[in-house]
Amino acid sequence: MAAPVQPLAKRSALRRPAWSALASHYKNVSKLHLRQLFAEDAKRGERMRVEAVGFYFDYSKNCITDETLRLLLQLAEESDLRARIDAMFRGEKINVTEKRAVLHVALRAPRGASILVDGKNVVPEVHAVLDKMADFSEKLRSGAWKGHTGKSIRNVLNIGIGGSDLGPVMAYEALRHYSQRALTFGFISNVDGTDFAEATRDLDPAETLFIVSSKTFTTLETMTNARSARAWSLAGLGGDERSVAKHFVAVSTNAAEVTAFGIDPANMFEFWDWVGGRYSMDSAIGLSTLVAIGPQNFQALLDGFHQMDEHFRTTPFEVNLPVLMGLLAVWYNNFFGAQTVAVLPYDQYLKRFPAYLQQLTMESNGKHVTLEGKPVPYDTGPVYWGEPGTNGQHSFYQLIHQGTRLIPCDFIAFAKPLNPLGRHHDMLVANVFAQTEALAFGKTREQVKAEGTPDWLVPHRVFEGNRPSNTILAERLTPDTLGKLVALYEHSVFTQGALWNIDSFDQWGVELGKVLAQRIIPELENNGEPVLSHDSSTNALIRRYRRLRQSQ
Ligand code: G6Q
Repeated sequence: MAAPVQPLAKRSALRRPAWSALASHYKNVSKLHLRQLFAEDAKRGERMRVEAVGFYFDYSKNCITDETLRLLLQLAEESDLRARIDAMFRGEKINVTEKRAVLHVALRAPRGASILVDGKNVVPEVHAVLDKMADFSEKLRSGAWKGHTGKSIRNVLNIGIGGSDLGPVMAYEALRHYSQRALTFGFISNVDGTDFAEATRDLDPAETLFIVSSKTFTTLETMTNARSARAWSLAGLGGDERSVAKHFVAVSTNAAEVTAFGIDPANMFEFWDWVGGRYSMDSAIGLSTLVAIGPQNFQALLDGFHQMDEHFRTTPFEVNLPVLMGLLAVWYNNFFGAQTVAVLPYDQYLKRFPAYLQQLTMESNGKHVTLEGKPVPYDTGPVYWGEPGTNGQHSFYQLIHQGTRLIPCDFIAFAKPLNPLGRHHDMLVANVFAQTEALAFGKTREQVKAEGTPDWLVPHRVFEGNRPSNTILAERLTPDTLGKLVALYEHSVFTQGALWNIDSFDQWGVELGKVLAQRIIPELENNGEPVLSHDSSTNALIRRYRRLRQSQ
């Protein structure tokens, strides 16, 4: 397949020797086919794989040679990746635009470890909060925590958005197999009242507890939903303000706002400004996860994260899973001009994993300037997307197989099912292997003709192949495996950001829309005829909305 060629200016912009070497090397590789690469090296599939921390990572079906890897590894060295990793683990303020340390790795550091922020070891605080979360979860799970009327809690609703929602939702779905089924969990994020109405419609306020999860405790959507929850809860509990303490807890860094809301500070679970929202699912933001799966399973999740952290921190780059994944992502993004990456988990429990990854990857690496604030003269973060297999096979895989775009894919599979059912699991996993094989090797014109296909139909039935994929195979989806999987992508994102020399930990791009919405809300709610001073399109939309809203 002819890959789109990037303008030379874009390619040569990073003045690192490996970058220019990769640009010329690409010209050779783009003429190769995976059929040929496999034919020439009978052991390629066994050579180009890494087994580490319980993962079998097969990267042999990528459009690469040994020389590509050598150059990508050289690029990592030239980009000071090693020094950047060390700086993160040392607690340096590598989020330069917000002047913050980036220490999600401290959230899963074992008791007794030492990680310093401004000279202070933060690990004891992390474990103090984890202990408090475990105590709380035991009370809820055992039924000892009583609501205002003396009934035990049966429903736990997390209110949060972005990093305070996507991780909890994903983890709850991913680990549902391990969850306490006597409790019902729900997640309210959207400011659309439908989200709140549908999440609460069948619930009894006397048996419902809300976890208000917000780092800042000022986020419009979360605070609007939290106030509606407070009103709903009070209305169902006779209006007694004292009930709030029994039906609301908070996860936040902002004790003052939590108290002002009426939540007992004793029921606030803390985290810190060195935890970015999209990196916070293993902080107190994971309270709903911990309540669902219990403290032991949550600890296993943290241990999984930590194992991948240590692998990332200490393993040579050529056998370092997140580094290899990150380098391959840069290879396709910047040299093949691939614009997206598909993440295809073959496990129904991982149905929200692609959505979670969208924030992790795109909010982190969707940046247009370097750390120094100069425009990046090359493409940064690709679009991540995906759906669980095999469903995607019956929809968008057509484009991946026969469309005109190059879409590198990550296939994720597990050897042992959590719900063994007849032949289902072998069928599921057979599809993973079949898809990666079909993508890589395709089906030639000769093969299609030999099947007796009429000439006019042959072109339609040809699969060019040479479409790259990674396969990540693990034994079973457990809390520990999920921790490793999330950390794998976190550190792959870090690797990519380091190579692009961008700040992967800020998110200024979400600000402008928030500010403009604050200005428009009163214009929509105004009882008179507000003076509008937007552009003509926005003015007309506001006027039309106001008219439609009033019409019968
Ligand atoms: C993530 C972002 C963002 C954030 C939400 C919610 O990295 O910072 O998604 O998590 O805007 O913020 P609060 O937790 O402060 O409500």
